[in-house]
Amino acid sequence: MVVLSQPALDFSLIKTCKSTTSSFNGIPVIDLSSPNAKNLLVKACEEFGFFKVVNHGVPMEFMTKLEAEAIKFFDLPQSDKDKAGPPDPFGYGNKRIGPNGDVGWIEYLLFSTNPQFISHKSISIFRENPEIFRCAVNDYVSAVKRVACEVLELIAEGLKIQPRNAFSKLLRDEKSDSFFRLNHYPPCPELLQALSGRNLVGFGEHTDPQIISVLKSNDTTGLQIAMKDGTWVSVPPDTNSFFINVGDSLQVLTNGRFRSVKHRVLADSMKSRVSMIYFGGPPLSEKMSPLPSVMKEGEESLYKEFTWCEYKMSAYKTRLADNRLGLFEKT
Ligand code: GA4
Repeated sequence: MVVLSQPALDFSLIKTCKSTTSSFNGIPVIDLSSPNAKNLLVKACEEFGFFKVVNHGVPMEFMTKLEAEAIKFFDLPQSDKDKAGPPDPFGYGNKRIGPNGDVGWIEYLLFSTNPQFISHKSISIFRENPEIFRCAVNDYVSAVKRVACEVLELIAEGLKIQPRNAFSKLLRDEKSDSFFRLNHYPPCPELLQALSGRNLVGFGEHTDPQIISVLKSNDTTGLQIAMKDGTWVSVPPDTNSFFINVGDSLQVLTNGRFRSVKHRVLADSMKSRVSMIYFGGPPLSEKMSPLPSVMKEGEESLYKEFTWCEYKMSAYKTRLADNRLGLFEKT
């Protein structure tokens, strides 16, 4: 008889946290077709730095096609997936996040949305199904980028900022440094017993460095956001909507009026979670400082001057949970 042994689990690649299960029903839901959307968006960005958008106009087909392609990729034998890694930062990653020792119960594909940065690894990523997978990513990214720009334009209107495209032009710029990520959080039934009252961390707590992030997931729980008082609440999944995060850069552009939301993902023990996230960032050379029109008379910037390139380089020297913006606050 042949006994197939399970690959031994490397516990240095496992991170747990205290279980928190309270599902939160207070996430702002913004109907993009409503005339009041701009004011509700501003309120949500100030209070939570997080909200859900409905009536976004993206055909469901774009999401289902890409999700199916992502699942096909994550179903490949490990040795095939490894050919698209390790992430530098783009490519396939497994359990290791970023370059400084962060780990999570996750595997992922990270892409640049800028064709200038497409690395040779994308050839391995798309190898199995080159045209279908590549088109599914391109269609999806173009559609969510439109949603992100529409949201940013409504926000500019709500804040009475002129011109209306003050934020969105940073994402529309051909040099915009935006990322796209496909995440797979595998189930972990056999680990569950060993955890006794703790949860497996899929993606540890962090804020996103960019301007805005647009997330879509399958129907599996796991995403949590931190409230202003630091308590964690679970975001009920919704496959038809997008969840949007304020990133560190939007916090700076609004001189702290908007909050870059701390969030994390806990692995679901029984079901696999698939998520796709577009991170809208500015061009590398962009100076990140509060827009003059958000400043009240006499108000000073809370931050030192820096370019997006400087911020990103600094971010890649930090650990996930670090307060990255703290290094750029005026003392
Ligand atoms: C968090 C947001 C995005 O997923 C990401 C992440 C990036 C990475 O996975 O390569 C970082 C992380 C993120 C912030 C700090 C650094 C960089 C891992 C890490 C430890 C793609 C991004 O832009 O910043």
